[in-house]
Amino acid sequence: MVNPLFDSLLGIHSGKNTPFLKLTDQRVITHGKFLEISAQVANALVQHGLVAGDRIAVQVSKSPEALALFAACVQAGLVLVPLNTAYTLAELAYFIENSGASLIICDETNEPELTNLAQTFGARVMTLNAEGSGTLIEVARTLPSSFLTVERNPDDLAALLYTSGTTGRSKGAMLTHNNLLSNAKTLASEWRFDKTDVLLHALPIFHTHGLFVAINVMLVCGGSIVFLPKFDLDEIIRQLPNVSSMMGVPTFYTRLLDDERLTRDLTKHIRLFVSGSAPLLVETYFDFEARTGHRILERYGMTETNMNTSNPYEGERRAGTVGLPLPGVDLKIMKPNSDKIVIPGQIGQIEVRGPNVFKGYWQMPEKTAAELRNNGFFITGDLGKMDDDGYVYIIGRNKDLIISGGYNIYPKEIECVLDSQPSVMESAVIGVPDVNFGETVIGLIVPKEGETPNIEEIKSALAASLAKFKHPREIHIIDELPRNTMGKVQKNILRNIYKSSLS
Ligand code: MCA
Ligand code: AMP
Repeated sequence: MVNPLFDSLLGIHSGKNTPFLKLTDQRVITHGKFLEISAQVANALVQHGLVAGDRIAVQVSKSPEALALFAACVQAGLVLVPLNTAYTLAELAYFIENSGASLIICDETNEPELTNLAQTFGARVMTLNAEGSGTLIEVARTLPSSFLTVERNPDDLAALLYTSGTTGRSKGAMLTHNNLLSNAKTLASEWRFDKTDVLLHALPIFHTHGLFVAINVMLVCGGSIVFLPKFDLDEIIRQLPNVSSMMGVPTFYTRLLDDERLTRDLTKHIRLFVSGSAPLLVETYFDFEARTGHRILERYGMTETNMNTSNPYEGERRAGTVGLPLPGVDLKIMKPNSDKIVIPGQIGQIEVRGPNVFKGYWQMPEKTAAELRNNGFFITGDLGKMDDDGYVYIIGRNKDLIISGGYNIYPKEIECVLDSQPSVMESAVIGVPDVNFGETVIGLIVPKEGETPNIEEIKSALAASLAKFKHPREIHIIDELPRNTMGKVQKNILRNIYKSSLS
């Protein structure tokens, strides 16, 4: 095979008339047609001067053409750098500079400011709009609908996905062709996907869950996708009778449960509901089962590792667990900051190894060395335990991270902005329980002596630098931060004080 990821994901469906994408406006794009559009896009990218290994930074709305862009990158050996549509210009500047992207693809409304930015870094800009128009597609349409697939080795890069860190600087996780392919094949097989399946897709396609889990599984199995632009409760309720499966973050399930239209009858054609990206509460699992008769299958993964564990398709799905290590994945529970395994049943730090685990952080050898051991095990930063049957429980995190509606938010990044405000001496950002998003962000600031921080000014500074989903829901002014004898801020005390502040 010249390009295993392309051949296994896309090439095998060439010319097939089976539907791939079913859109809400009744349009249907077959697997064969999708391949043709991808080939045209690949031709446009190559005509633009891109060669294998080049990075393409992509901040666009969810559309069939945006998916075709991913497929085109795979076929042309280019490295996709997908970016959250909520990112601000300040955030984008870092990703573009750090990745060394030679092409930026964005919505035409952002073109002027991104063109300025691109010039600074010697990159160029093309546009792709939500409805599939834009300069990229205008060029692609004039080009042949076949493309000579570029040869790739399993270890070559397919994508760089940025994930924040406890230091506040994002790191580009290098995902190889084999990382993506091995995980897609494993998941399709473990979850029994085949070409008769229809997946309801309402996740964004700039993260692992919506792109590599959902889309790649459906490409590998040759099934169809009801492709929604975003999560829309009414549309999901309308579409549930037309599909065989859905993948979502826990917020999808809590929002569905809040709607009385969710019934056993509405979901009677579904064979599988999958949840991941954030903890699914045991209560949500049982409420969903009581209402629909379905046991949600929970799985656990990371940007750096794709999926690591899954509850079984057949066999017992245990509430409150993320299931068993997937075939090919080694998982160990280690004593934090050591190379010793904990006594069975005890809590420790989760480490994983397998074909799913990334190659390292882009141009950050020290960070790679700190998290990826020489023996191939990746230190996840998640705390967990394993029961006698091998089921994994995620108990907490050894990293300062908030997960809001499935999006990861690193407090350090927000604290850096708060600390840089002239009136602020220091700050702490914490996550507190939230019925809608699971967790939400609270900011606590200690003023400099004699200063009275202007909260509105601080909010404006946050808005200028950070995506909306990272903004603290509330900012409180406090006298001092609680610290332990080592001087470390005791966020658990703050979380306890503010846990009910939003209810
Ligand atoms: C939207 N907003 C949010 C979030 N989403 N704020 C905090 N957290 C969020 N997740 C903001 C909007 O900017 C808006 O602000 C306000 O909340 C209300 O928006 P709403 O309409 O309620 O939100 P929505 O558009 O319905 O989105 C909620 C959502 C969405 C459906 C839960 O966030 C989503 O699709 N999340 C999935 C994320 C995901 O794919 N994660 C996977 C990462 P305003 O009204 O003030 O303008 S991959 C991963 O984690 C690993 C690998 C894994 O294991 O999968
Ligand atoms: P990301 O960096 O976006 O890939 O998010 C990965 C993190 O999400 C993991 O390290 C976990 O902390 C969390 N996560 C993913 N799936 C689950 C799950 N099913 N239960 C609990 N946490 C999860």
